Amino acid sequence: MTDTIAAIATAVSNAGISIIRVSGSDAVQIVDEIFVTKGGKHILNHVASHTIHYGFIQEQDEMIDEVMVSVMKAPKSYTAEDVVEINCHGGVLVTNKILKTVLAHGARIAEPGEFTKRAFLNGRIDLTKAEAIMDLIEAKSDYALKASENQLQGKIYDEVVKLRKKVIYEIAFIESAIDDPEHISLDGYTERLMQVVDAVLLEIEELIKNAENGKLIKEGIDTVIVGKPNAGKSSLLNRMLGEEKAIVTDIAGTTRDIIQESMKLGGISLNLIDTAGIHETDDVVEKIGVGKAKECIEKADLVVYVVDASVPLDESDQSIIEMLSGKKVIVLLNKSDMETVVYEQLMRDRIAECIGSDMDQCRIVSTSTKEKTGLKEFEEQIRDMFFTGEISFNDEVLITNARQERALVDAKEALCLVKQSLEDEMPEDFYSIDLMNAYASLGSIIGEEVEDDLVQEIFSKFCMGK
Ligand SMILES: Nc1nc2c(ncn2[C@@H]2O[C@H](COP(=O)(O)OP(=O)(O)OP(=O)(O)O)[C@@H](O)[C@H]2O)c(=O)[nH]1
Ligand SMILES: [Mg+2]
Repeated sequence: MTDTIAAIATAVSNAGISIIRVSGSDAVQIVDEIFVTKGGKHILNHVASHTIHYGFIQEQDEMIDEVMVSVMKAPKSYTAEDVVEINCHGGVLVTNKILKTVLAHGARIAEPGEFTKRAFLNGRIDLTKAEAIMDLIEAKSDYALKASENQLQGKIYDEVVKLRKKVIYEIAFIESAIDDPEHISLDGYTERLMQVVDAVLLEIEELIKNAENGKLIKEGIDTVIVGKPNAGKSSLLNRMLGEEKAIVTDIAGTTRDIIQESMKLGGISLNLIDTAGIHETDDVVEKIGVGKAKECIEKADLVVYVVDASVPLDESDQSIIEMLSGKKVIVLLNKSDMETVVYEQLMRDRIAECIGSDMDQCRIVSTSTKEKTGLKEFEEQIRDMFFTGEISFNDEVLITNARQERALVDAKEALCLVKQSLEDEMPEDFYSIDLMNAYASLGSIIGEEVEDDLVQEIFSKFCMGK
């Protein structure tokens, strides 16, 4: 990995400025060959690190562009190698031409993510940070962005390191006791180990649970629209999407199968699902649709319950409300442009009658999908729910990455085996094998090796002065 790589670091478009990044042991030399000052001098080989220089990129006396070049010498650079960044005038043509010139002088075009990979391989960042940077580049929404930022600040790293410390301490203790039974006794140790394993398991489970939230943010929130026939569910879907995706008629039972569409709502990705109106029916096709709607509610992250406020609540509403118990719900009192008979307090009372205090805090908004009123407030409520309220990711450690989640699950399984061995009163070396596996799995999250740590721990904690 000694070759020098180069790539355009900014978006390739006709922007004001573009940056070509060059990294590797020949970075300074390569750019020095093509960069001259106003006075025509080649200076880069002699400049101090972390300085920026004005001049020109030229190739065989042809001036390509007027540029600013910054030099960041190893190890204090993004990749921990020598890095030179050429700030040139944006413009696809010029930027490409400079990149080609850099390549002609001995650099190789970087693979996607290779700068970050080098930063990791050179030990400047751990694997979670490297992945966070990748996620940051790919972040699909503000919220996913927030999660990546947290990861970048090393929260996952800190959390994992903390857990690993607890595990390696126990391994080292067991190993030392087996080696030196005269001085270190394992009497009564299993109880203590059980406590430690339980505590670590609890935290790992928390991380795994949050991983599911992480996924939610990345992949979109499953939002299902339910209600009685004719309430305006499909009209709502169409309004939210800004196009006529679902058929709307005044015939109750228009939507018979579920309709699924994704959309962005101020940075949140929603997977919107429109369902068949829920009511008691003998129609076979409608029945299947109603069954599917019920299933959707169970799986949904958010339920939007559309009520036709121009007609009284009835038994169908009662059965819908019963299905909503324990879910995150926004109630829309729709058709507010007409004479309405269902108002907020009535709705709350009815909900309380049906399911007690379960949905006391639920949000209720008056809307008219016909006149497009109340829709802004409705969207605000969704944003609010996910930004501040129900799912919070400001202080939590989020695992947004499937590889990390897998490693956590592996660590959890290994620790469960330790518990099993403890319960079965197996000999001590059984515990340490599984503890080691848990330690290794946790280590794979942050890209760390195992062997040296144990030696280190044993020497530092248990073998002092021997
Ligand atoms: N006045 C008024 N009519 C509305 C409103 N929203 C929907 N409608 C009308 O109500 C009827 C039913 O609307 P849909 O959107 O098809 O209702 P739905 O809930 O999807 O109905 P199903 O698919 O049959 O369950 C249509 O005639 C709509 O034009 C509204 O806010 N005000
Ligand atoms: Mg419909």
